[in-house]
Amino acid sequence: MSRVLPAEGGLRRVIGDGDALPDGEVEGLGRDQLLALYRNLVLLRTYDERSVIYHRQGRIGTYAIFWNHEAMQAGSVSALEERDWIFPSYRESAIGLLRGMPASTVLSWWRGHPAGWWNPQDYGVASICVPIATHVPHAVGFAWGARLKGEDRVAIAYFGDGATSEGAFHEGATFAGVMKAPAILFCNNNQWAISTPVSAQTAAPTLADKAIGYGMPGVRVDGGDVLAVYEATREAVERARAGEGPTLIEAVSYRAAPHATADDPSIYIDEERVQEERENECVGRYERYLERAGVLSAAEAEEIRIDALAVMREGIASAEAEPPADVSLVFDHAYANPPPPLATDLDELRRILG
Ligand SMILES: Cc1ncc(C[n+]2csc(CCOP(=O)(O)OP(=O)(O)O)c2C)c(N)n1
Ligand SMILES: [Mg+2]
Repeated sequence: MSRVLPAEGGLRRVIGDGDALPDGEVEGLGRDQLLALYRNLVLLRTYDERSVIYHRQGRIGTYAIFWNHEAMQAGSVSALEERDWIFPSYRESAIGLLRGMPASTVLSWWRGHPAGWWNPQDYGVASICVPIATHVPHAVGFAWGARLKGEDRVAIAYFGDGATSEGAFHEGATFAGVMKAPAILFCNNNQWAISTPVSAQTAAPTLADKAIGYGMPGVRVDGGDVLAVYEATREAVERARAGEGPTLIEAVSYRAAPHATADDPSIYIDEERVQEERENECVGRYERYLERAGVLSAAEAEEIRIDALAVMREGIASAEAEPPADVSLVFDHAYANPPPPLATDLDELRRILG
């Protein structure tokens, strides 16, 4: 069971520090599931670190780094069933990997290539949402619709601390609460919206406090503790399935990498705090927990890292093997009945591009 540490604003935790703070356990998680969680964390970490390199090499475009957000993503997805749907923001771009999506698909998305589009029904993963919070009503509407159809499905929407200031978040949360939609509103509170600190987003003591206004429980969890995230999400899933409605989960961390490859945080961030966070990053924290529990050996960990690297090597090779998209794609899905001048524009574009 996870403990609540009141000194830290009710942040739920399971993983101890190997010293004064003892390790907890999550009921029902056996060795195989603990290792599967680790595999997922390493896959996401490897995806993220390789992507920054691919960006520097000019092989993908601007990329939203999620280093140290892996525990929030892997922990929460592991608490879902395959039939539940995921609504990611750009920060969770690679979350589909945890549902069997090829790495090449996500890398193609970041290359701006149509091979990066997928059918959400294939994975139960909606399109990556870049406008802040607009997918919160989508997820809630999906969850409500599933309930009307008598389907036993939960939807989870991922968004940041900054998103909680958006109208779409408010509309989605209000609707979810009133309709008792089987939805989970998962806030990754990394304490920054690019250069805007969370203190500018709300005067409330915590983001989880907002839940009371929407008539749903608000849970605060240590976002670097994959087991605490898993357990909090599992409880939210159980509530949703039981018809008790939505939950707002606030997973707290501190952004330990730039917002994206186009950002220079050195002019606004607290470097000491970043250093602290990096030293206590979520993959290492879980790895040490598993070692203390005798579940993971150094050799197994190495094998898992090698497997993840192979996934990425194969992923970038197949993304780069895609033929360039035809320029007509720019026009293809804009109109059901394209106005005649568009054909002229396309001819002109082809002429310019040779
Ligand atoms: C509607 C909208 N407004 C502004 C932006 C520009 N923008 C991109 S990321 C971002 C910050 C979002 O911060 P947060 O919600 O905390 O998520 P994080 O990036 O920290 O995961 C902003 C304002 C946008 N994408 N969409
Ligand atoms: Mg943020």
